Amino acid sequence: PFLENVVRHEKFLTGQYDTSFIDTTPELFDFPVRKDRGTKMLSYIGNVTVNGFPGVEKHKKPVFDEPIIPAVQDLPTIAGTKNILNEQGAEGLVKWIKEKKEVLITDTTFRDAHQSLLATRIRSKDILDIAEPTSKLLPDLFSLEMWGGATFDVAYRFLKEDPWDRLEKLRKKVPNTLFQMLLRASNAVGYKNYPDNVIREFVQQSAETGIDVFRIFDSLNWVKSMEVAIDAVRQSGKIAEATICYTGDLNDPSRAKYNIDYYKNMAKELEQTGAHILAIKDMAGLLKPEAAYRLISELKDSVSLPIHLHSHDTSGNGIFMYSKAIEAGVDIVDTAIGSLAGLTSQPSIQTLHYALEGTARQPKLNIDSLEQLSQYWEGVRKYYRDFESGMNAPHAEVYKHEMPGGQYSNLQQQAKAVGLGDRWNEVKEMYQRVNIMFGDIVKVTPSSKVVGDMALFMVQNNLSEEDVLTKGKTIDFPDSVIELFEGYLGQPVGGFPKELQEVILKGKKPITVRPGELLESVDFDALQVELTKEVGRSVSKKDVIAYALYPKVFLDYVKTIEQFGDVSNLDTPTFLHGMRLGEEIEVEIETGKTLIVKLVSLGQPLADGTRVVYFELNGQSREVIIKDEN
Ligand code: 3PY
Ligand code: ZN
Repeated sequence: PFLENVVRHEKFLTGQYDTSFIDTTPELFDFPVRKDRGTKMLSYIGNVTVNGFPGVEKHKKPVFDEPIIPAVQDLPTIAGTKNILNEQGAEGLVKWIKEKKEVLITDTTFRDAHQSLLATRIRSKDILDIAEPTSKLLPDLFSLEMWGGATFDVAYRFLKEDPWDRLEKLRKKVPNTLFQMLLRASNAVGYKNYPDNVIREFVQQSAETGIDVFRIFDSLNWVKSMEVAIDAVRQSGKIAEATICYTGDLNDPSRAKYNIDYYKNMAKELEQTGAHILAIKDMAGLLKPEAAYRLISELKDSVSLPIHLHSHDTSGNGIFMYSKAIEAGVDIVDTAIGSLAGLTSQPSIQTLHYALEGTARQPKLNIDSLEQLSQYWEGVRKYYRDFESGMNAPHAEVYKHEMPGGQYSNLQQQAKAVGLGDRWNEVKEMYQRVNIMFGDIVKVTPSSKVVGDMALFMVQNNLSEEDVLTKGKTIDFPDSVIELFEGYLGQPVGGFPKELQEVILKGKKPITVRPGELLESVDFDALQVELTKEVGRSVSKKDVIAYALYPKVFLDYVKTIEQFGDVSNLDTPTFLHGMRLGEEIEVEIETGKTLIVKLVSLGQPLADGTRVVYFELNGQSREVIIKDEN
């Protein structure tokens, strides 16, 4: 610190110093107090060892085999889709996609696969460790979906890491493949509409940091709500993949609201709005094989955009459905690496590889490479077993309740939390009924959450649909339900059911314009000043954007980092379980700098509710005091 103070001093910088400079400038000796990194890290480990990790059952830390990272240091990095975008721009890339005979593949392992199977809990470290092998072993991928959706807030909230940092580091390790993110249009990576300039800033910063393909959807399929995001992506020079969320059943005349014409019209609207690629987002896995054939065939005739199909394998029909879509000419499909595929995740890429054997459209990916990557993920998945949903067989009932892949386990947890664990079947049935009460709406984050909130609320309070309509004026509905019916998530297809809307709003006037037109722009300069003051250090543009999206979550994250330092380098078993007595671990806190940590003993709980935890850090004794929260 002394030297830093000297070289930053004005006299030093301007060269006006002599030998008395140090003696006559006492402020050079004002050192900032810094808690050392080692102590912070020991506090984290001590704390998890004593108090556990939220959502992880408190048991002795299991022993895991190290996941095997394929050795690729001698392999070259082969130019891929990222190089095409860089060299030929968005239009060049679109042309390239259309000329491909084989079906192209997006790998969702880094994002939707674990969002849907493991509550979004996979940490950056486990993704970064396999990033270079993925880049080198799968150079023919269309894209890696690796950011957005729930990964943004979960990183700050639960993983104690910075999602921007994940993006930046991954970009360095994967120079050849397009990076894709899921953007909830005006809801960004949150659960509510944000002012337009927040959406623009977020897109710009994401593009600069490394995102190439933005899959933009609106949770009510309201195109008007997608325009700002589509425009922002186009301005950034990146790929705008505008999305239709698929719901209902295309071939079921009793669900005529979402019929083939509905999808064709929306596709044309998105094409006119500036989409480079059209995505069909089958977030719950409701698209059946014949419907997929029809949908893709007719969309191909209606628009000239490449079509990218996303689905979830909840019903077990995923590969059958994809093969029909591929027969109909779909350009790109989303799959996950086998060991993180299936059920509420995407269909498995290895399975698709074999399903398409002998056809001209089989993807150009090396099956042995896929198996190596799958082996790695099989090992990593074990770390996160506490976050598994418990679904272990195909659920064809998804065609009835229509719950998105990522929501199923979440809502189940919410139900348990309010004491409805044993009434889960009723909750699922109510979810289906609430959808019809709400007018048969598109259900995907955040509209799906509102349907879930209402279903829980009705089961908990033993309310029927009729009760809601007849006694609703005296019922306090959940906030999210009121906001939906006020129009703050936008307008659903066909509008809101009027009678229910009046009951829920109790005289409040709903809006019918785009919420973004009413929300005041965020003054980012003022916000930067506010945040700097709040956290007592300089902050980056990325921090300010995160703060604009999630003020409380971001500040809590900053506090945690102040207390524990950067914990992203800890191995996942230690991050989630702490340490066993006598165990020794190595932590590489920066390249070439490794700390060796040994847990020596745990003191007894003291009268003031604390415990002393005894470690060795690089062979030297260290103690930390931990508040015992048990
Ligand atoms: C998200 O918005 O995070 C989703 O994955 C919706 O399917
Ligand atoms: Zn999905």
